[in-house]
Amino acid sequence: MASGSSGGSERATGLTFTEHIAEQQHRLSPAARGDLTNLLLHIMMAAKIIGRETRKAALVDILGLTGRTNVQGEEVQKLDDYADEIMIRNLRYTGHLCVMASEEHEDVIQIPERYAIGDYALTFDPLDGSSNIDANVSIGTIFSVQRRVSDGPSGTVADVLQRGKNQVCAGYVIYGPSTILVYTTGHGVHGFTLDPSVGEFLLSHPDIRTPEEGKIYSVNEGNASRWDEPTRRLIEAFKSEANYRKKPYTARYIGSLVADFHRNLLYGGIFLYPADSKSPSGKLRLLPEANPLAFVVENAGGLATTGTQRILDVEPRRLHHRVPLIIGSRKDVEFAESFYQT
Ligand code: FDP
Repeated sequence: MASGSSGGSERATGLTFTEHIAEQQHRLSPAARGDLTNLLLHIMMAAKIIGRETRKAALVDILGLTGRTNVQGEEVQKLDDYADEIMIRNLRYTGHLCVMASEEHEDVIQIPERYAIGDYALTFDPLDGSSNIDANVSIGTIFSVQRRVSDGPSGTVADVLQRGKNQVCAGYVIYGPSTILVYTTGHGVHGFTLDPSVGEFLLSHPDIRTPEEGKIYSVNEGNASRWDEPTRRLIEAFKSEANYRKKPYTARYIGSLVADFHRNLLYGGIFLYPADSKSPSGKLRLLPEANPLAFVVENAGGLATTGTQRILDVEPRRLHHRVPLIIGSRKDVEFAESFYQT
């Protein structure tokens, strides 16, 4: 790790994810019943299973397309389906959720009547970056937890259609050279690496602070002809000396949001998926993608904006609401925002 503040000697403390969240609960909310803690353990379990399947996917011939499209009009990979199913099956019976929403489903997912209803709503992208699966590039699961706001016997869409600033917990799991889980409940951002020999996530990145400024810009420049003028000028500024650092940035773009985000979180930098003439509202989804990563980055000292509005303040209008996303180191994001103010 180059420059994030949780490197070197602080790494590999040996504390397991289970111990860590139990200790956090004891320290921060001693009177809590442990529902959120328990929910996180179930998410961790689902992530372990998804991680295992992504690793053996090529071997068991489950790579490739299902041949149909999802509600976003994109091709669905078999592994997307599998990850979606694992998340639902491992979380619906916990008694902690009132409703779920997945990037792969048009409507919310109700908790079956035979299971208890809980105080939280979960939104997730089961397998982000899935167009990279066949090339063995890092992909991930992103999740966001909101407190229930609806009354009645079951949860409703209102429970997930909340502003990002109301999130009680958010994070992601990357399935890469190692499997890494990063989460925040608003009290620091913590990263854990799966030790496959014991099957436990061990605290490897305690209290991640993202550098105030970075050297990296991450954007799909193949879309440049569709960008508006502020975006074109901004990216030119990153590529030249016409930025506040007076030095050109380095380009890094994997095309797997979770992996691009995680790298920039640790090294410092900025990720952009701006609106363009093909996607006038941006491509990325507010609820399962932008909000959880914005909650993580803000808790690590960074920022996330649409260009003109803080991501966590955007009022979701529908489940698959899309937004332009500019996210990363504080000074880089502030510099980017200045291009959209006029
Ligand atoms: P993917 O379509 O492969 O699932 O939100 C989806 C996403 O990937 C992000 O992970 C990624 O950052 C982005 O789309 C890549 O989009 P482009 O291919 O248009 O750059």
